[in-house]
Amino acid sequence: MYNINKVREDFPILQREVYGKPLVYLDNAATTQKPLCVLDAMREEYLNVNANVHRGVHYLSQQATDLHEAAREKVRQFINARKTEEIVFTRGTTEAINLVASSFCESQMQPGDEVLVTDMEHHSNIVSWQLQAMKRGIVVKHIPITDDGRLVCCHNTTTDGSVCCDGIATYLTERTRLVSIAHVSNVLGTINPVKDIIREAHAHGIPVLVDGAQSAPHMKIDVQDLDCDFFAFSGHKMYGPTGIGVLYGKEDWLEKLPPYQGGGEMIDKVTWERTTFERLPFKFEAGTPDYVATHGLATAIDYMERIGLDNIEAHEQELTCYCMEQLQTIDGMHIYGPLSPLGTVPSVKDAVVSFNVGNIHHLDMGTLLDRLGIAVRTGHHCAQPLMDRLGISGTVRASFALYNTKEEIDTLVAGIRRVAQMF
Ligand code: 7TS
Repeated sequence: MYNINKVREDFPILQREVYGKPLVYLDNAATTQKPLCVLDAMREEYLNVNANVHRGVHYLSQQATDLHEAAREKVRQFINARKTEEIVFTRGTTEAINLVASSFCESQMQPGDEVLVTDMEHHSNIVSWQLQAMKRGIVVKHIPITDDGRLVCCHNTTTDGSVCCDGIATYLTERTRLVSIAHVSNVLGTINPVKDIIREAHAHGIPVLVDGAQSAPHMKIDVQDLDCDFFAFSGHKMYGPTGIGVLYGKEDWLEKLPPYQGGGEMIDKVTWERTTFERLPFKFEAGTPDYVATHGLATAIDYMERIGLDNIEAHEQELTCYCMEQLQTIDGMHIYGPLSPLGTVPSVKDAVVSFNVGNIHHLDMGTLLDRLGIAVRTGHHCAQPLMDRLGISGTVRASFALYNTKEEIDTLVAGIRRVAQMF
């Protein structure tokens, strides 16, 4: 395990006070804070290297290009992709999913063909497909969830605690062309057994996109082991800068898909008669990339790897279990998502705890906790269909990162008790 006090020194913002109270930052599923090494690396690049990439013969441009392409290699290693050609830089998870939705539907789907998502998706994995439904007449279907926030087809827990997936076939039809599914729910923290789902979808010849926005920050990702066809994640949720994310795609699939946007960087040759496109991954990277952000992301990955992905996961699992235990001692507490078995291996819940207390509105709870220095998220968390399914308008959500402590959870729990007494 790592020295949490030392780690917290890497994030000066954690020393801030708000309303005269020490900041307790528990909104990490929205975005994480950035360590000094990431800020320093980006400042250093703007100070001493800055030049556009892939274009210039001059020294700075080559140096910037080297940093940018080294970042791609770092990402490749981080998720264990076969090749850097399979790593496409995007603005974030949202753009990565929109890219696949647009290019996959254009080239692989006919009106009436289906994409299968779930009831626990973030809007980015719903609306991207709905836009294609409007444009191209595809159909968006969704796998329901149980009352405790697991996919209905995957909620059987075996005696060794593992989750077996026995039912996704029920939702596949002869028109299903793609399954697109969150690895970890940003509201419920549910860890979906994506490896089993991918195996089963593949048995029916159907590719799978995994939305890894909430998993990549918390667990070791191995896209070859998962065997997913696409994997999307955002840099800013894993200690990197905003505005940068990644789409991993198997080379065969990326070769098959048409470009998403047109412009510089993505072409081979342009004439009025016929334009040809660059090789992978540049075909999908039109325009000047955020090359300083890619370097920042690579530095964030280095930082996480120095601490150790296993250590991060163990620490956050401990925080999640502790938070669940402590919250359940509060009268009127309702926690959404898997409640039990807590602490099973493999775990079914990760780093996100959503709740409501009695009839207290989530916005009131969040606003009053804020006055105590505690930053949580309230509302629908960009998952309105999930809120409808749960029959609520929103939740209070606490979400953890590698720098959070049990003491902060104690502060949260004391804060909730104090707020609850006011009602
Ligand atoms: N998918 C999931 C599961 C997410 O949690 C989010 C962001 C996204 C996609 C979109 O990521 P972006 O980086 O492109 O915006 N989730 C949240 C959240 O829970 N609170 O704020 C953003």
